[in-house]
Amino acid sequence: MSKIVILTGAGISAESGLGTFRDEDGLWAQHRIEDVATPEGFVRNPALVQAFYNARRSQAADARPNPAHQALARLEAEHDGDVLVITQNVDGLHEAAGSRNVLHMHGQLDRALCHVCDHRWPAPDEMRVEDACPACGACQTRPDVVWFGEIPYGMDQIDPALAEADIFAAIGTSGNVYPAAAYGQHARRMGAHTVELNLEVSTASRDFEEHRRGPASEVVPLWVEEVLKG
Ligand code: BV8
Repeated sequence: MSKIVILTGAGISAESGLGTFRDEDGLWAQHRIEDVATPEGFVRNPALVQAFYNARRSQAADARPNPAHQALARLEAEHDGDVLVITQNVDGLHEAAGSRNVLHMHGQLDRALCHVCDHRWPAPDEMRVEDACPACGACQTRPDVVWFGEIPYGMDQIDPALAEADIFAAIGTSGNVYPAAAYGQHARRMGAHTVELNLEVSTASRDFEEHRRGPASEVVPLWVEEVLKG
């Protein structure tokens, strides 16, 4: 029973209307990473960071899963082995499509975190600087997402999953951010068959044996169909 591990990035949600980071009109073209995706930026200007994530939370709430998310949910339901989706995305579109075994290594927009006591709770639609932590009362609440310089979630699950994977697929990720950017190379070294499904060549393309070029909503369902046909 083959184990399949899938890493997804912003590209899988692009056709659901959510911005990617590094496409020419992407999020990093509109905001400086240092200002909105680092703990230092949050301490310097929490209102700017909350506004950045409130806007994305609102867009994510209006977004719907596309055929790529739906195909991965079908793969999990119909494949006779384990299927794990490790996502760098903070939207909830994998779960909305029906995937259950999802690991949000960079956190989730719909969860809040207290920067003082580490308490976590479901995020309100709009997070404000004056909001108090429901546990300790401190007014340093933030979105429960992993910023640059912070340790991604689930590392203790990810490494064994990569080591045991028979197939490792990366979908819609540019291969710019570590440690996720090294997963293809690592999985291949551990013996997995590696496939990259992406709109264009990525920084990590050379790590993959197989490439499927095209929009995720087209190439992912075709790939899932082939995997299920075995
Ligand atoms: C850590 C927050 C230590 C939530 C994000 C120097 C060298 C190497 C590493 C470092 C270094 N200096 C610093 C580092 C570490 C740093 C890092 O990698 N920096 C980079 C910039 C060099 N990493 C960290 O700090 C990480 N933490 O290293 O801790 C540690 C690690 C392990 C164990 C112990 C200690 C934390 C990184 C997390 C940062 N948070 N997000 C949010 O705001 O969303 S990063 C953010 O960008 C995403 O979460 C995602 O991970 C990342 C990459 O984005 P992608 O998803 O790939 O999206 P992108 O736009 O880049 O690409 C989209 C792709 O889709 C493109 O290829 C495009 O062609 C394709 N596409 C577009 N449309 C479609 C499509 N494909 C298919 N169909 C379409 N329709």
